[in-house]
Amino acid sequence: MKKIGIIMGSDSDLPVVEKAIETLEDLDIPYEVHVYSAHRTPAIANDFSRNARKNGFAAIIAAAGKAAHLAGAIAANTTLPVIGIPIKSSTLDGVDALLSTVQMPSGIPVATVAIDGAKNAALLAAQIIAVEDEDLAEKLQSRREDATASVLKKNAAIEKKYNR
Ligand code: RP5
Repeated sequence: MKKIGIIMGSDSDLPVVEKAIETLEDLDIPYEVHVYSAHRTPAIANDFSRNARKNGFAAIIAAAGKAAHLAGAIAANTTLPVIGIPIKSSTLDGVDALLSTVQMPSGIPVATVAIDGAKNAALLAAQIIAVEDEDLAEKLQSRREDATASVLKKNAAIEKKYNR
């Protein structure tokens, strides 16, 4: 199976990014994690993204806060799918990062999840791999069914308590 690259702009993003790592672990998807910044280590971030396809990656998750140009900078150097996680690390509560990540100019797409939406970033990366991996597609379907069962259980408890 191809790997998922997880890049964060700073180690201060790790508490959020860990949810993506845990999700990939749960699904047995191989990954690499790096701290590469578009502005502090631009050459290294460029090098990683330029070589990501030949190095066996299927998609790249890029997490960054503030004026978060990391996902876009990575996407500029690869035709692999890039998933951006805007991180809430600023006085603007992550809205700055959301807009910097989601508002990519036409031609260089970044699939942007919610502010701090690391779990969805990992699930979207998994769904990209699952296009050609039936076993993984079944695992993802099974997680959806578990989520449905869990909501129905909570609903039953609430209905029992309030509906007479
Ligand atoms: C961004 O600036 C990082 O992604 C992080 O969210 C934010 C703050 O970085 P630190 O000052 O904590 O290293 O580049």
